[in-house]
Amino acid sequence: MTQTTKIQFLLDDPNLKPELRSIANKVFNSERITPDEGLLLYQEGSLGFVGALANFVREKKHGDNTYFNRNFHIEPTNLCVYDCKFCSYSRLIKQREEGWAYTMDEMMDIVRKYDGQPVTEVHIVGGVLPQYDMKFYADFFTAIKNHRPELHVKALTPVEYHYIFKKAKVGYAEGMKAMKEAGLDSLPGGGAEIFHPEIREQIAADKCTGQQWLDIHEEWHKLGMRSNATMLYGHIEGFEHRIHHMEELRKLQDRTGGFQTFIPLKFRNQDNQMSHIPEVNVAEDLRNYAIARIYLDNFDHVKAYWPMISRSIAQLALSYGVDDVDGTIDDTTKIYSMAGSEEQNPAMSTKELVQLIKAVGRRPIERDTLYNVVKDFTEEVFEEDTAFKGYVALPVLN
Ligand code: V47
Ligand code: SF4
Repeated sequence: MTQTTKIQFLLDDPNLKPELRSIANKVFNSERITPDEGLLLYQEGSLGFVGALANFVREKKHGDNTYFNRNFHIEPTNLCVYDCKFCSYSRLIKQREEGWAYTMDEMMDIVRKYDGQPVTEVHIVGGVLPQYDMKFYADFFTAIKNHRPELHVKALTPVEYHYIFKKAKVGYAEGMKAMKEAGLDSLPGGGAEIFHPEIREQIAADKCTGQQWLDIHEEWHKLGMRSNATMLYGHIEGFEHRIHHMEELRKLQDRTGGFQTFIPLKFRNQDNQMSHIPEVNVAEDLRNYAIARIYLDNFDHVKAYWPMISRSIAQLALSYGVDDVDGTIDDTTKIYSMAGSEEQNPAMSTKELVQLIKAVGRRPIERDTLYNVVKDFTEEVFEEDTAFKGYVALPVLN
């Protein structure tokens, strides 16, 4: 079935509202939708409707390819000087007795633990503390590179960079250049939350602003480097704030082309100061992935971060615009388990991840951080693997 016929049934529906039909036609013709149209999708687009459009975009960009990488995480500390209301690391939530703050040697021990393991990336993210200053992180990145030059260092967010550059009295451009020279390879997408000040001031008042987050990524992109972007959704924000957030990202991406992947992060409500706010349901998660895929036409990838939403929802998301499921994580990524993620011990082997992807008829591709293909697992049969006996690829919802 061609891409054209796959989506035609949407346009043939006589009950489809003209404004939604016009959006479908635009997506079908690879035209960009406006902020008002994005808002309409959130307000009136059914799960089936936005899902079919998003799957069209996803398959046009990537076919059935579904990416993952092998990485490990280091969280330097679970204490933080800031007070984000949704975060269990906040200074007002965290009991200091439960806290940790690793030294450089302790963190290098974690790096060395993976010697000989087929990981391609270390993802470093945690709280903000004064002892982790610009020199500390520059030395840490250099130490990792000296130890294992080919390991990709994806580290810290504008929240940390804004803090350490301010303390060191250096500008963003100079600071990011120094980090690159020290060994930093890319930026993860964290710290973005919701850019709109109306919301940001209520949930993350004291850390970098939305504009500062965007400025730091822009400086990084100007150095020819890549980064990701997240959006924390499903708390006190409205649909219009999500559209504003994605519009800011889309505009920056038009200028630089430096973003690789958009990662919607579902607000989880345990052990934080927003526990009274109910979490959104799975249909809303899937609608949000789908609308992000439709809206961010200049982003190559949309990722479902499975430790946060459960592996089942990540698997479903592969039919709603998502083409990346992050990576195999074999240690506990505590920021999420503390916030109440489905995965109290988020570990998944390569075999499990490959099976999860194949079970919905997609092609599992191991990638490195920059989306170079490391290995195509489509034909891989694992030893002692009984899960595929009699397996028939299920048709995905198109
Ligand atoms: O910015 C904190 C989020 C982010 C909660 O770039 C919460 O590949 C939900 O950005 N409920 C950090 N989310 C993690 C991050 C990330 C994760 C995976 C991959 C990549 C990537 C980046 O975690 C923070 C914040 O938005 N977070 N608390 C919570 N209660
Ligand atoms: Fe600190 Fe980040 Fe948590 Fe905010 S989200 S309290 S900046 S660790």
